[in-house]
Amino acid sequence: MTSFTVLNPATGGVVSEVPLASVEETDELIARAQAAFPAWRDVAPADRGRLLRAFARVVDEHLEELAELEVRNAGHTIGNARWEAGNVRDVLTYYAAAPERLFGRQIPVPGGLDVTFREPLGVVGIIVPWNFPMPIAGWGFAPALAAGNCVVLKPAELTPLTAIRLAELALEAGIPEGVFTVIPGAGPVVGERFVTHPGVRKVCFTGSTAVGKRIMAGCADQVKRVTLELGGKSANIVFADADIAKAAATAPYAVFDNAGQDCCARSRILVERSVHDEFLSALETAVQGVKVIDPTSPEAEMGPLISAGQRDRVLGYLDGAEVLIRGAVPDDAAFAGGFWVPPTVVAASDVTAPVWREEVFGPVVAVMPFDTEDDAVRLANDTDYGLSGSIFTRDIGRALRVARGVEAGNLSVNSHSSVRYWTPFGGFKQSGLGRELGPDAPHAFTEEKNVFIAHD
Ligand code: TXE
Repeated sequence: MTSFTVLNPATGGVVSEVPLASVEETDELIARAQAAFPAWRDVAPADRGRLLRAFARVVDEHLEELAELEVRNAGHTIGNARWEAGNVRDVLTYYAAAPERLFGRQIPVPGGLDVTFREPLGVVGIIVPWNFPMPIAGWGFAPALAAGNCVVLKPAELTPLTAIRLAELALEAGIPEGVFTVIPGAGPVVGERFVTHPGVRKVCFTGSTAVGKRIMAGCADQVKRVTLELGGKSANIVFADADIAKAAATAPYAVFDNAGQDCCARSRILVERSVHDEFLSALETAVQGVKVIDPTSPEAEMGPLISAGQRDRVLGYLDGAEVLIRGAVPDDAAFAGGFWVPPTVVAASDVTAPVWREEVFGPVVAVMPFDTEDDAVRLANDTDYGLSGSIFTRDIGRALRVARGVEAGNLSVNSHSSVRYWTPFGGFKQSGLGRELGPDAPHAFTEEKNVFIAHD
């Protein structure tokens, strides 16, 4: 296969045909990135910051264009897509301040002066999935570039268009050729080459746990640095003392946003038994209110799934499930060929059921009652994943106890907020390795070098 047909998930119509790079083409582009590295590493920190700010400005000038492209390519609602393009701009702006703050340390030692330096790794390979093509790319490339690395980035086959455009905008902003290169291609070809090529010093991967494990094993061969952001099966825990109306009104957003194709989706709701029925009845109203309509409408709150394959996979989880609530999909003929699944709530009574254990990655949430705080924590932790979670309670002590008890990287209390670029993001257990974002992200793209200078 030398090219990939990109479809509009809302309609099934063809958007464009994108060539897929071969191993030889990938090697050629990695070589160009290696050639660009010494000059980029040596750009004065303030100038590197200025270039990243210029990149952010150009992204901002093209925000609407990028957002509209993402609606066609990924099926996102226009509201979400605008936020996503804005997130790339904001993350670039945030890390534009990093080059001037990439401090080393002076460590007291006997006999001389000891200092550490933060040195860039060289060429970094970033492999991006299709669920959030723009933000996930930005969370990798912005801190990597800020720390003085060159980046080769492989978008998902299904959603390459905005990444390709971002690379053009980087050049327009004055980022030198070879510093940020997007290489559209197949995972097992271009992605694997990032793993095996000795010139790629680090691989940052976001995607399925299965492929993440394979990448980690491949990187071991060269002791290559690796950051993994993998799947999730996050719990939304609602205690009886919570603001039940707020918990029910926000629960759909926490799992149906981006049609559930979100590694932080709260796809398991644990509700204290005494408020289970009250919660479910409020949840029904909230789910029926989710606007699953033409994604180009500013009113749209949920769009289609990314592909026919993903739709069928998600529908498979509903086979034999006890459906409690089912929302709507657009009935307009224009969307008949799209990959739609209605927002769906199922009852969970069996902790071994696939819909309770596996990452569905679609608009499906399973609800289970619990009796005690300990039960809630135990059920939340009964998973191989550990990415996110929410806790709804008015009891501050309980909020803190449960937040400390749940094995997950990103928890929120009376909120579903997971990813804020100011704070570290990543998973416990099989949800990943390493952290992205936050003030320390550029460090993950450096080696700390220690130099000792003897007094005599
Ligand atoms: O992921 P893949 P898929 C989960 C989610 C979803 C499932 C399958 O549950 O339903 O994974 O999605 C590249 N070497 N997540 O099959 O295959 C691929 O080209 C190197 C959660 O699309 O992991 C793409 O760029 N790279 C997740 C990226 O990996 C390879 C987001 C992700 O694709 C490769 C996406 C290989 N051998 C899916 N094979 C999240 N954490 O948010 C594929 N790729």
